[in-house]
Amino acid sequence: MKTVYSPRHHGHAGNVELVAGAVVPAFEMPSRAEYVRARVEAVKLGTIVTPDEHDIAIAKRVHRADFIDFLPTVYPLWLESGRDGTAMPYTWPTRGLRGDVRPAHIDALLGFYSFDAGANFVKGTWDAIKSSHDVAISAAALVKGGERAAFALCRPPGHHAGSSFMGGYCYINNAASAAQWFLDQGAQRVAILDVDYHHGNGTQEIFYRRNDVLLVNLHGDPMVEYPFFLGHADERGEGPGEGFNVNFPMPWGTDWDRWSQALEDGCRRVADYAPDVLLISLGVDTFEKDPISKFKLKTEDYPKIGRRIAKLGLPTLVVMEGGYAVEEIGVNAVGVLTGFEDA
Ligand code: OKP
Ligand code: ZN
Repeated sequence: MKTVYSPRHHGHAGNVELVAGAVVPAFEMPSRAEYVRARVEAVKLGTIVTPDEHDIAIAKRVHRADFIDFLPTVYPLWLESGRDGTAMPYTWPTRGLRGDVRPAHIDALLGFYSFDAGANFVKGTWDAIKSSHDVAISAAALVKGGERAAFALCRPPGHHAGSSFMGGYCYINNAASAAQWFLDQGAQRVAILDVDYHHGNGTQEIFYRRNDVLLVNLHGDPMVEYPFFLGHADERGEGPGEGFNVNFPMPWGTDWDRWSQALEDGCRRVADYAPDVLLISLGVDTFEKDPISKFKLKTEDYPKIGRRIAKLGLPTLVVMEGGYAVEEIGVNAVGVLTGFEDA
């Protein structure tokens, strides 16, 4: 299978985040994508290609236009306000405040367009966001063009980004935008299977009232795990989308035995839906040694994930999301892809 990769992700570097009350180097770092790319080369998965430029209007089919237009202005506004370093929000229009009035100051705008302090900006962040979206749409075009599967080596990731908010290292929802692109190109039904450790709250919010995208999410129970405020089993979709959202929250300590049962149930839901195309939001932060996660999957489990997904027999776009055990991220992520190809 071909991999789409852009070196422009490197601009999103030197970022920081808040962990347990302290500012620390962000876990979501450039070397993640480099370890994955190196592993793609080492196992000779297939050609690595550079993305084409795609109109950002594509992303506006799943995001509000004002939100997308805000993203390239963040760092210039940050500099204009006299700061440098990392642009980060610190206040949000939660219950009891006006979330309907777009403010003017950059500090307020950052909170207005985010749900946490985890999607921060340095100088090259916008260019990396744009390149990550280009990677996703270019890989989607390979699948549309007849490839059985393609790998979008996206960085930054996307599944926490919703129609008008960023958060959790995510800005544009690459998988959601690619799913919409397939629909706009004539697909009738698209399924997204999100196997990242964290619930894909952004993807869920985007498609919650729709029946042309089935979303299946396997993740840490939001009662105790980030993103906390979405991802429960009773969230099944709304209105026309009723029954088209499926959540499998699982407890800390979940191992392959338990996780693979949810994968099996999720794959059955996908098969029943009979989509024209399948997208995988691929996070490998389910790994036992992941520094920010609490599942217990082992390196040997990742090829099994790929084999099960391949058995669905669908045109498949794999979109990179999380995974923070940096030295093992390549072996684990590419393990899914080689398992897929061996099936
Ligand atoms: C992104 B993806 C405080 C902890 C918050 C955010 C995790 C985002 C994960 N810094 N952690 O789903 O892998
Ligand atoms: Zn994650």
